[in-house]
Amino acid sequence: MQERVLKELLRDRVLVLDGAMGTMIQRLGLTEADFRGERFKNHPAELRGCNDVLNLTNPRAIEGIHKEYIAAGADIIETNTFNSNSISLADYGLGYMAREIARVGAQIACKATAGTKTLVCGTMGPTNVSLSLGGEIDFDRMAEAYCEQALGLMEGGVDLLMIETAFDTLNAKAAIAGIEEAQTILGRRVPLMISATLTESGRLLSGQTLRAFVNSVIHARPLSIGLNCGFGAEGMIPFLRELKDLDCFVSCHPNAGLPNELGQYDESPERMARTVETILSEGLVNIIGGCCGTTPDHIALIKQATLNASPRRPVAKPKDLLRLSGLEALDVLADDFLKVGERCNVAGSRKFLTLIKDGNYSEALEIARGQVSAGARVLDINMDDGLLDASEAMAQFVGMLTIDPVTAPVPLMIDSSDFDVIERALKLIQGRSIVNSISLKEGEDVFLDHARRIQRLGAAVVVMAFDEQGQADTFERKIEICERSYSLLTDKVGFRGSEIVFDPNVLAVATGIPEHNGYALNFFRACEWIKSDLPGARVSGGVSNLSFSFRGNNPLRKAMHALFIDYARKLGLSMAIMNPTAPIAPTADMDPEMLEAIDDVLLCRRDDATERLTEIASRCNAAAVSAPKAAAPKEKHQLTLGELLISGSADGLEAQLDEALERVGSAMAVINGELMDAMNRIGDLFGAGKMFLPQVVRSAAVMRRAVDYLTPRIEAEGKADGVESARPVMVLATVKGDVHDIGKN
Ligand code: THG
Repeated sequence: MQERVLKELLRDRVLVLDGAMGTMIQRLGLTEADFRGERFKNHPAELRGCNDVLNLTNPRAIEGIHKEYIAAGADIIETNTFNSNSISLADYGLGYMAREIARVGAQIACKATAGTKTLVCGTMGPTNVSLSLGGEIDFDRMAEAYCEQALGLMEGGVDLLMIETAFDTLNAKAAIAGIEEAQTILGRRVPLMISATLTESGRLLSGQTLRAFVNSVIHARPLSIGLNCGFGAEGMIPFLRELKDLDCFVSCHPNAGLPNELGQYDESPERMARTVETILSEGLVNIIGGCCGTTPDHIALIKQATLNASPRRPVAKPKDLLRLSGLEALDVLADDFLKVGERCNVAGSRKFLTLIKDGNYSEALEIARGQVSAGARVLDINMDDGLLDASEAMAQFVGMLTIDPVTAPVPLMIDSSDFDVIERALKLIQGRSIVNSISLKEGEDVFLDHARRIQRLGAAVVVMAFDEQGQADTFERKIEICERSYSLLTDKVGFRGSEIVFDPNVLAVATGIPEHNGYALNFFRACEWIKSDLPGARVSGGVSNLSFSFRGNNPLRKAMHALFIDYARKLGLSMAIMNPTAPIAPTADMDPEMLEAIDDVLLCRRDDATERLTEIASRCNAAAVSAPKAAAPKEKHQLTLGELLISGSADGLEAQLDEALERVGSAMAVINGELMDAMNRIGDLFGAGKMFLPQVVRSAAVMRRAVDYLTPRIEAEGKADGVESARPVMVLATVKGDVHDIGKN
């Protein structure tokens, strides 16, 4: 079915998705032999629990389940392919068969729907690894696994694809990239549904809010975004309300309540249907069905509930909305102005360069935190330096920024002239970033290739006014290049205007070279033209470049930037890479005479403008020299044990443990006291959505290191008491191969 027809159908009524596959398979009580069938009789690994292999070994059973759901009234059934990817199936030694298992899964579902109007949705689970936590499997490997799975599903004939149970946005982004690749290979597209699962804090396990998640996956142009699994239908209502103004359709397929002590879901069909009625009466969804624990009985009653319901209407967003995200969403309207923090740049800050060169990333992180506290809404990160491995430095720093509680909420601007550095960084970031930058410097082919890669990874892009002939400095050259870039990006790559940020080059003025006199004015005119002639496009600039002639004279530079931004904003500048502490308009403490002289320079009003400004500059420089020096940085403060655990840092951990041992007298008391208090606090912060899984994992590593350090003491204490320490064994178990493996591991 064509996407257009499907969209019409969804405007007409609420469609019903089927219920759980796993629950139904469990009910069949299949044995190891049933899972193995003839084909895998001698397979070395146990296959019981590998539901997807049943597509090959017991297709009738799967077809029967599909038919039950079709009979119950499902408009869309999901293939038995949740784990049919080479990463999850590797647990069973079946990774190499992922594509075939997916394809046959799709064929079984298609066969079951023969003669009905039911659609087949190819389901793709999140795999059993989390990219945001790092590990052996990287973005490319995961994208490749999803590509294979999507190829299999599309070859098998699915009408739709669904990225399901997304708990880590980076996994979902790899899935999108893989699906895009599969669609390119096959030369056709199928509509895509994307469904996330939230923790009770309303965030994904990887820490993003639901709205940040939406911004991070919107580049896939999905048919629907929604929620599944989770904690029952009722618990989903507040989060479905958050999707009320979404511009695509909304899906929802909850579990049958919360699991009981035995891990079974026992919300009755009647009770679930009542909650579904509430959801439908509020007009919150377009597609509804069931996840863990739901059965054909649930689906039949849900279908009943939809018969009189009116579907939710997608809400059109302003066409020029720019959507960004870190752990939180940043929706930028056409007339908003954003400060992009410039200081995490090895070329723009000597202090930052020194810290990175020395490997002092924790102090470098302090600079980033400072930028956010000072009002930066986006952080520009640049590691381009001849003596650095920019790719490694970028990867390491981005890894810290995306989990630090202060910086992680904020979108990043990845600034490098090396596209490999940019691409590597984008594959580590779950948010929607801005690439800084691409240009026509190396011609159209490279430009288009880079743009397509960026689009597939879901970032917005800064385009420099630079082409094969070099950097544009006149108004005419600036707009010619911007117009050409805009056409290429919108016509050939499919960018939206709002995803393109033009940088018409902020160049240094008052340099003493007469040709430079018009540089600010040319920039202003370009802002105005871009704003009016290139729909949706934004304008940005590296404002501090403007005043390079006056390096060292900060009061003057600050005044120049303030005036420059003030003018440019009025003409359409929508973001500036700048020192976020700086004002964006002249302030009362700026010398009027100086402002006047700057005006003359910026607007090119007098032939002697540069001389006059230079003269004023030397006067205020003298004043600056006599000003008191800033206070010396205070000594680094040693974190307490609790603070170390919460911040996930092991800096000085052993010394703090020795001190605590002194204080409380026994290793067990240290563990049960300060360390456990901190762990409980971490649990609370996690529950409240104030700490996220990657941070918790770091904290756990610190705890482990602390316990390892204390273990010999505990044993010694036990011996001194005359008792051999009898350590009990705790066993944790969960179902093999499903998403909960993450928690277990
Ligand atoms: N356009 C785009 N990206 C850019 C720029 C641009 N990225 C880099 C740069 N230009 C913007 N960033 C800075 C950062 C710092 C300074 C200038 C531009 C700066 N630094 C002081 C100096 O060099 O005098 C600080 C010195 C120090 O603290 O050591 O001025 O134009 N798209």
